[in-house]
Amino acid sequence: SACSSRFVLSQMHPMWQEPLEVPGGDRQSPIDISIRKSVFDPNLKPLVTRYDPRTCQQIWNNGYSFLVEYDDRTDKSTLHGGPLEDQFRLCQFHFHWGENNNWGSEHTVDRHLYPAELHLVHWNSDKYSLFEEAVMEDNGLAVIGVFMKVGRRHEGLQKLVDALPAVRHKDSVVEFTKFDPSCLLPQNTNEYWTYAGSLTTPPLTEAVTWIIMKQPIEVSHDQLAVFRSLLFTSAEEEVQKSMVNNFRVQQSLKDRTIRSSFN
Ligand code: SG4
Ligand code: ZN
Repeated sequence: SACSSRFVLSQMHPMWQEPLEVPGGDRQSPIDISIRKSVFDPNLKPLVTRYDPRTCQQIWNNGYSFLVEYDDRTDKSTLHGGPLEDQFRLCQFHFHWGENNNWGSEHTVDRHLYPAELHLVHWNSDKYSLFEEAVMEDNGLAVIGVFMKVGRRHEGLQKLVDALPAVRHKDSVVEFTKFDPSCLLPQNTNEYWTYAGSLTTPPLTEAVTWIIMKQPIEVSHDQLAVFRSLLFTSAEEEVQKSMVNNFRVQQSLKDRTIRSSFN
């Protein structure tokens, strides 16, 4: 069910990013968001998320990040509005983070690095019937990015953090239910940047409308420390590697405009 894209990751290694390039790719992600160069678009609408916690199924350590997966067989957890013309279905969310609090996010704002970034991955269920189809199309996916900064403990995130020790190793999966992902959105979802980009891991397809929240959420150092206690490696491997720095290097903006929903 949820995304059913496991095939993609079986070929993946934390260090894949160095040699892998997309020939002729002109809308790759992630990028730096320059506030000065972004363009206010008054036509951008408020985002509308309708998430049903009953579609939450499991947590999976896929050897690159951990994914909270949702049942995406029907339109129960959806996203529309914002820059989007179609309805998109939530299939999973995951995070990227650093080995310390000085870096970890994939996107940056005026070169400012956040310690972590949440990605809520949705696919276009108006135009496509499966994630696998949508991932190959230029209007196939919409990903909401939320920056995380260190501060107070995040109560909503804690339920997830408590479950992480059970998926410490690569390939481990545990049941995880009734989690409402809207608790991980910032208070103000009306202020965001949007641009046309790609997945940040293989297959790196240029399928993604990125929606990056301006307001970060606060999480505690201890909560991020639990992320860093996860492993890239499976239980069988002799040398265990901490799951940290699981972000892609930044890509050039090229001929793109970043639009903002706020002035
Ligand atoms: C993470 O590696 C997820 O584990 C992947 O999830 C995800 O791939 C990948 O990031 C890229 O997503 O929002 N950062 S991103 O562009 O969603 C996909 C799975 O492969 C295809 C299920
Ligand atoms: Zn991601």
